[in-house]
Amino acid sequence: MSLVSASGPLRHDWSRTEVEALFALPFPVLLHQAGEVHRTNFDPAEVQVSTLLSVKTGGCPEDCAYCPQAQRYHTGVEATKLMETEAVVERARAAKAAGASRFCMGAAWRSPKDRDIPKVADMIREVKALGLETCATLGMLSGEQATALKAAGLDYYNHNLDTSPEFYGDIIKTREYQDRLDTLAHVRDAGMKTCCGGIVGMGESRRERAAFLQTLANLPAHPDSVPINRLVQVEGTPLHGTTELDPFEFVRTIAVARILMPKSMVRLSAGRESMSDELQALCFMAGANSIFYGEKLLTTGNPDTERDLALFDRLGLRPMQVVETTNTVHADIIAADTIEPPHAGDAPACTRAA
Ligand code: SAM
Ligand code: DTB
Ligand code: SF4
Repeated sequence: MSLVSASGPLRHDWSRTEVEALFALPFPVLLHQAGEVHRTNFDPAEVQVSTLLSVKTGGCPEDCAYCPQAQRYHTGVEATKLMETEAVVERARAAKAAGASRFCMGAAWRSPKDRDIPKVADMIREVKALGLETCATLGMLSGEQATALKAAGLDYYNHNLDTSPEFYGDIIKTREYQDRLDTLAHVRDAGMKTCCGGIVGMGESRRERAAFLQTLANLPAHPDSVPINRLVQVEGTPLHGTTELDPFEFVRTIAVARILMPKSMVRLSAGRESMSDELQALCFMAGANSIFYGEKLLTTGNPDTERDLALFDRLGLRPMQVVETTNTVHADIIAADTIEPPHAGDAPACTRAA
């Protein structure tokens, strides 16, 4: 019997063997199956578009071996204070004008201090008032902090598992896997949507990549968004110089994520700047339906908007439209048949229907 059901109920009981068996399928078979799941649950021509802003950069006390913002590594990233709301709103307005529908604010914190919350809540309120979906990634949250952010209008909270439970200790020692699961529970309990994924290409084995996706899919609720980052190797971090992951293995990871979490947005995340257009196209065929859009991620580069718009144009893709509901797992995203495909050079870039 095939492991893949394009329209069956969401599963939370994937076994390691099953997930490894998906990874081991012949590449065209895996892509075909993932494509079927993608087409059953989404319009494959639509891509959700998020823009990131680092609202508090660098100086982080954690030891995440991939991260240019960890204070202990010498990466040339300058530490800054938390941005003023006005400056954040200006960037959010520009992101909206360029075609983003979600704005994600990132802070290089282990966890926010209680005194930071009112200021971040202010940013969230103002960004939300622009008609954007809001997302934040601020590190570990207590239940009370999650509730306060939700009350301010936060739609999504990004907190990644990053990798498998087994490989995790090779990458991060300053906090436990369980701490991450606890934060995700606080986010869900507060009624926010979860954005949770991780990084591949950190030297993990295929078995560990399978375990990472298995853990994500077996969470009490599938994350609404699943960012799959390809490691951006930054000089000064311990992972600089890691052997690059085979690009086809990256595509397989996207395809397996799509099959395990059929109704989630699978985001082709960090690492796109160094990917060819052809590799990105394969990722969209494998079921990726979300990107980070805009010239910068948090501290590293991303493709410029002209390149992305040209790619959308060449592939016949268009940005997803968003409507307000309280449901989770993509129920808020509807078909956007009124949206014109973006053309490189047009402004505003990815015009959303009103
Ligand atoms: N400090 C908060 C935290 O760790 O939860 C929020 C920001 S942190 C930069 C968000 C995520 O960015 C990390 O969990 C990791 O998955 C991703 N990330 C950081 N550096 C990266 C890199 N060099 N390559 C790919 N992804 C990276
Ligand atoms: C996620 O999974 N990827 C984004 C977002 N969530 C916050 C961050 C990528 C960061 C890449 C390295 C940098 O730009 O500092
Ligand atoms: Fe700090 Fe987040 Fe970077 Fe880890 S990933 S060092 S917690 S900013």
